[in-house]
Amino acid sequence: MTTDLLKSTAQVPASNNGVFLPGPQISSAVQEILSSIPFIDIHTHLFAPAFGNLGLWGIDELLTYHYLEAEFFRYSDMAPENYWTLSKTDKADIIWRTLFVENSPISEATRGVIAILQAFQLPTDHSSLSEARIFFENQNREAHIQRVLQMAGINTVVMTNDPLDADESPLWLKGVADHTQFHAVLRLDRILCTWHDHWQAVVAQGYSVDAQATGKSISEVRRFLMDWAKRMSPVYMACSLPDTFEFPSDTIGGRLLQEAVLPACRELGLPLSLMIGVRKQVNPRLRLGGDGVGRANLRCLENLCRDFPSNRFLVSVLSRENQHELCVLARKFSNLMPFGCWWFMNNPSIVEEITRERIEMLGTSFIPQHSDARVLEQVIYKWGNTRRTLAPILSENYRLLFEHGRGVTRADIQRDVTRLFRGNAETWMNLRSRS
Ligand code: FIX
Ligand code: ZN
Repeated sequence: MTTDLLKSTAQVPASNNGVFLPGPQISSAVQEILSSIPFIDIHTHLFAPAFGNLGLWGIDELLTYHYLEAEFFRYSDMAPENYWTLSKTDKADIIWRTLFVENSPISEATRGVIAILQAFQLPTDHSSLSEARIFFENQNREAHIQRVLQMAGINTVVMTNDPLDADESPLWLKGVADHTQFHAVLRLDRILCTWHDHWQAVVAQGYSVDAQATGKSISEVRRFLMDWAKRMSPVYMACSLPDTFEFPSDTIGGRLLQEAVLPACRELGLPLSLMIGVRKQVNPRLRLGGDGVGRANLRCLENLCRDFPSNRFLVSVLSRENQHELCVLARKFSNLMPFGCWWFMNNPSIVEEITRERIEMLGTSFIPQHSDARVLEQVIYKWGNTRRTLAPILSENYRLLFEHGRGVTRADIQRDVTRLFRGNAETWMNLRSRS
């Protein structure tokens, strides 16, 4: 394959997988295919309509997103304690005025709100939010959810469901209707990370466990997990872990992980998602916005993948310094699937860096992104960013392949994009068997 082909559109040879694309057409083909395939969003904090007001949406929720609250406190000299006394509307108004009127909304999170207003043809530069508020108030939840998923180019959403959350668990215990597009996840932070604060909640649900997780606590936690798996039909179990996380460890969390959670995952054929590297509440005055990041020692992951080969681990790491190591570990262990650019990593410049490295080291055998959306409409800009960032990276890799002597067809690109944003997730979460 000569480089002339890159320039010319003359007679192009065909592969058994369609016609090789002339060089100049690769980028547009990549863009078209990225926008034509609906993605699977494997980690969000969104809820199916049946969960009612647990699902956040609309302008006031968008503006009081903890990312924006953290940025607000950098500009405002208002004490957080005063801010928390305000109503939701007043909080949204002061954040809008401070970050969007008195200053340029050029940060990733503020730009996101502008992109959402633009997507609904709402004013992006008015000092008042009244027009936006009226618009969102007039939306029907179900129809709005469908429209937003369409606009974001996703058709499957994976929730985050906490069996010990005081508002959420009663809904599940009463029974929640399934939704074809929203899948549950059994989130275990309270069990694995803060057992001392939550073991009584497990007792309250009818399981005989104790503060030290001794005696039959382990088998009771197994029973708890199996019961909740029956109730939720989760696509995976999940936990976020601190930067200090070690495995193996003789802590309560370490024992519950090894003797209850991993066996339950094996029995149910579920992957375990580990999100590693959060430093909870480094500044508690900012509440949800007060969490930080720390570089983790990923020896824990090496030990887990090696010692539990029949468990599968869906992993995202929060620290930039851990990204390369995660790629290398994934080359060593096929029961490890790196996914997403989590939280403080979810900025286009860093997503680009991480994704280039992953393609170079893992080809298409990883899951590039998740939205982590907490408010419904956020999926619009978060997936918009992802498509915008991924297009040139993929095109460049195909162009390099070309230069090295291998043409690329539309079908090749279609297969690769489908694998990255659907196939890997479907396989790892047995989604195909659920639809
Ligand atoms: O642990 C998590 O799932 C994190 O994504 C959240 O706790 C975090 O607050 C968040 O919203 C990140 O984007
Ligand atoms: Zn999350």
